[in-house]
Amino acid sequence: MIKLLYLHEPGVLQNLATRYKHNEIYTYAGNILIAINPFKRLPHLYNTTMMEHYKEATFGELSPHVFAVADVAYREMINKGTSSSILVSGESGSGKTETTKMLMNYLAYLGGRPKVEGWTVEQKILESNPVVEAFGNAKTVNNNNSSRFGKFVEIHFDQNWRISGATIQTYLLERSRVCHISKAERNYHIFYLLCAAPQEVKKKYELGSPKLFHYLNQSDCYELDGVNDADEYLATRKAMDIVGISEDEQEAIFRVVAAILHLGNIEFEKGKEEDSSAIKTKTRCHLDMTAKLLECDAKRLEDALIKNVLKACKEGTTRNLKTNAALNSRDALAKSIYFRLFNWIVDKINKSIGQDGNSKSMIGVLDLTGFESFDHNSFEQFCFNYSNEKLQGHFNQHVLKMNQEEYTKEGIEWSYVGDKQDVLNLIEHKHGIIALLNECSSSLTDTHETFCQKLYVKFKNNNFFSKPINPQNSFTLRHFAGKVTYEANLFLEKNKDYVVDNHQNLLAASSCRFVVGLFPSPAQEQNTLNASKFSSIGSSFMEDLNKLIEKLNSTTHQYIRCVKPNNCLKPTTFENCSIIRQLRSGGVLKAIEISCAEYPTKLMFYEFLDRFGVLAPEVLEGNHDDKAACQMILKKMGLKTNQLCRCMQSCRMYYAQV
Ligand code: AOV
Ligand code: MG
Repeated sequence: MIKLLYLHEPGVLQNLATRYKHNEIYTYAGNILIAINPFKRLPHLYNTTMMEHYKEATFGELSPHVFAVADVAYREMINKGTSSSILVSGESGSGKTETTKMLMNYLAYLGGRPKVEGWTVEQKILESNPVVEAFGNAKTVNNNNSSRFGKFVEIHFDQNWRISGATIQTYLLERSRVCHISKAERNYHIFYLLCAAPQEVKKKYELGSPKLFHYLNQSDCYELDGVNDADEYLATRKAMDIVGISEDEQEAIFRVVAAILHLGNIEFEKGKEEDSSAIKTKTRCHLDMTAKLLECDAKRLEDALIKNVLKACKEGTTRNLKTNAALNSRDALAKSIYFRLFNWIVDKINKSIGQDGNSKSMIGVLDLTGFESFDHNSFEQFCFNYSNEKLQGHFNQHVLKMNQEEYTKEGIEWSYVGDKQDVLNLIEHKHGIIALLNECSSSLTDTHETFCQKLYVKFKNNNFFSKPINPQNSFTLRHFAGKVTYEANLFLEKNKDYVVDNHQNLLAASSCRFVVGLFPSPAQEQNTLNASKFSSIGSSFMEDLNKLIEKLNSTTHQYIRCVKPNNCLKPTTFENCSIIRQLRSGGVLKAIEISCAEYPTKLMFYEFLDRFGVLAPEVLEGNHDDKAACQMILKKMGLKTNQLCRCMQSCRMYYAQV
């Protein structure tokens, strides 16, 4: 991109469109790699021959590629001993996760060891992807394999620059999906995979078609184009073997997954006592099955669903729940179990891959959930978009800083352009949205209505905040990637991180060691979490992100900007408006714009003479040094040096767009 003589939006777009037509999906814009989702497999781009090709090739010599970016990171590590991070960003469905996998493949190729008996650490690292994707990805309207959690994978290298281990840090899994899915979406892949497992497995767990389960049949989407769930089930089991999840553990995991499906089919009706509820007789079989699979007492499970333990009263005092509250209790239980299960799997993978203690440097790859704006947006979208905002802030600051450092190096006068932090400020300031949300979540009197009223009063003059006409109790934020309206009705509830006491006690008393391990009894948990204290998901997410940014700042970084060429997920369609919007909001055009405003074109003096010497042949014939000759040409053309050519320093000439 920077080789274009004149940089402007149409030029940039034209360049990308032409390249895309020829399957050249990668383009450099300076140090940033733009990757346009091809929406079709391009195996020739990623085979071993290609890897061999890019290994140790000078950056920029070969066609732009993700491998080249990873190669720079790897070589910098070898030459300078630095750790680096590769930050992959872009909106939902733009190709971040796929790009991340290519990067990991290439790093495993560079730092892999000769084949040994058993699985090598790099094989484990690569096979962790299908496992976490099976449990943490789902079909959304934007992407058939959308990551519903963020991840930062650190690949560690030893003094011989061989892979010595890895850690996967995950961020905020979307819990609500376990119980609620929208039209044309699916629940987490693993549920469908299990429903497509071999007959004997399904029989063991009394499973059948996904259409039979409430958590799956709220949407009429069951199958994915080009994906065979039965094959995927087997592939996931194989991957679980490789990452070191034992046969017994796998059995327990699938038992828990099946239990969640049965749990979701339990329905309630009005009970005999006033304001109480009872299990509908026809769904009692699911209650029994859930209890059997979780290895807990069926009566206790029933009580945990239809009754609530009153904390303030003496031990054992309970209150009946109305049918709606019982439904909520059932869903809360399903979400807690799934969330703990997901974390258990990630922990297990981390332990299994481990680190051999020889780590000298690491290369991190960041793949957050992309920016999302659905018809209805809730707390999850708020958090996901906030994390994108955070990464964007980092990008702006870094890219601006890089340009500015270069100007300083060249001795060019330049007034520092700071980064704009306003949306982030609005969200994370100590009196910002998250703080207000915490205040309302922990108060006994606040509701989503009062939360919204407080927001409206507090931020009415903030340029990034507005109150939409519809729907009620919602608010709109102007994000870097566009406006999003959030419906606040579940914000307070979703912000609270807790497991209902009743549920906790039930599962801690299970006779299955695996289930107990997911729900250690409060005494064991005391150190990490004070059960009675309100714990905010928003705040802990903010802390996690701040730690992440800190970590990124301690490494060198490279950026890959993924772009989604169209919303119909089709190859060959190149929607100009949408692409320009993504490049603009993603800061790519901003980076270009900054240089346009100042010094878009950088030529060596001799290059300038080559190109413009024809205007003053006599200057070329004279015996002048290059810099003086350039000045003479400008003078002859009646251009003041400071008008066209802002600066003529060292060996380069920077000039603004004419
Ligand atoms: P995302 O990670 O950016 O979305 P993915 O990486 O899951 O997006 O990409 C979405 C889909 O695009 C994939 O399932 C592939 O079908 C296709 N795709 C992307 N990159 C490539 C590539 N290089 N080659 C072939 N196909 C590709 V999200 O997780 O929803 O934010 O939250
Ligand atoms: Mg993804």
